[in-house]
Amino acid sequence: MKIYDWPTGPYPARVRIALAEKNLQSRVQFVSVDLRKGEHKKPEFLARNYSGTLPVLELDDGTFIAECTAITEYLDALDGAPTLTGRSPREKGLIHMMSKRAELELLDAISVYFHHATPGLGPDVEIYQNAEWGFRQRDKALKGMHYFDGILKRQPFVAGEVFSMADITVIGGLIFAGLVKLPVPAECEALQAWYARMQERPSVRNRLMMSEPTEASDTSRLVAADRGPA
Ligand code: GTS
Repeated sequence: MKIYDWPTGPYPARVRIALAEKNLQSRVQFVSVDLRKGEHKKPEFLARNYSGTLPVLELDDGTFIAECTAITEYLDALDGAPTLTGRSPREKGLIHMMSKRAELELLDAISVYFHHATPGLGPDVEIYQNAEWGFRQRDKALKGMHYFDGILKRQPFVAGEVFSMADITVIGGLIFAGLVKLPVPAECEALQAWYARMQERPSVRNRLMMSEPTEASDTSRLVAADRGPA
């Protein structure tokens, strides 16, 4: 399998974490796509993913699977023993709901803020920006942090009693929050404590070391991790 990604990206991080949780990292080859050069908007890449986003999984038979949720569901089902996307119908439903909510209320909102109210990926890639919309989404993300704080006051993980894809999606949101310097509010103590616990997981801690540089990659991005958009 191949994974097209951008080593420090918050969405690619979601799939890297899922790969490590499932111990599948040795089965994939990483191909780095340079977002700042707009490689993800070129026809060659759009043929792999119509939406022009990373990550994308390419199966050995040439099938492309985009969208972090879909990729995670695929990886989790590979060994017939799902650990990230739920076993029972109830677990599956709750995990999917909370992961979607983490996208809507946190991760995607921060992404819109980044692309619209900051220089984003630079003028060659950000051809339309609407700063007001971006700032609204930043405020939505801050509200989302309070929401997840409330959830984590009541339960150890985002979707209940076990670590799941929903935790990974919130982690992606907080990685992006770090990149755009949007700190978790001090009063969100449960969210902060949960995030500190999450960062102790090897899958989260070692996600940048997962890929060896490929022909198209640049090792300086690995070093710049979490300091700001690479
Ligand atoms: N819904 C998609 C998913 O879940 O996979 C969103 C993916 C996404 O936005 N990926 C970012 C991207 O391609 C990658 S990163 O910002 O996390 O590195 N952004 C580029 C762009 O132009 O939107």
